[in-house]
Amino acid sequence: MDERRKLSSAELTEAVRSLTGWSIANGKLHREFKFKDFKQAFGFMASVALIAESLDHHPDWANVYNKVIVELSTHDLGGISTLDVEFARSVEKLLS
Ligand code: H2B
Repeated sequence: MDERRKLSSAELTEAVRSLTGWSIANGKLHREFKFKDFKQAFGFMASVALIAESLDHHPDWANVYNKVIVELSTHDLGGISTLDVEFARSVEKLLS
């Protein structure tokens, strides 16, 4: 997927349906991940950071001990794009 365009609401609905655990919150693709402890959570973040660099696409995220909150949107386009879905799929793959 190399085009980067905003998703229509129908496409968004379909994308959320096809992903595991993701929802739309405040106009962003949202998911919370919970790990055993901080070390696991931070290791996950380090792996996701590499995905972010390889896609040149960066999450808005937060970490609270064993929890990582990820919010994806495409700042340049002002909404959720094809690239956010690709990013979410890469994160799913990482966890599988
Ligand atoms: N990340 C996200 N989430 N949205 C963007 O629009 C974006 C990005 N743009 N990472 C990229 C970097 C852009 O600023 C650089 C210059 O390619």
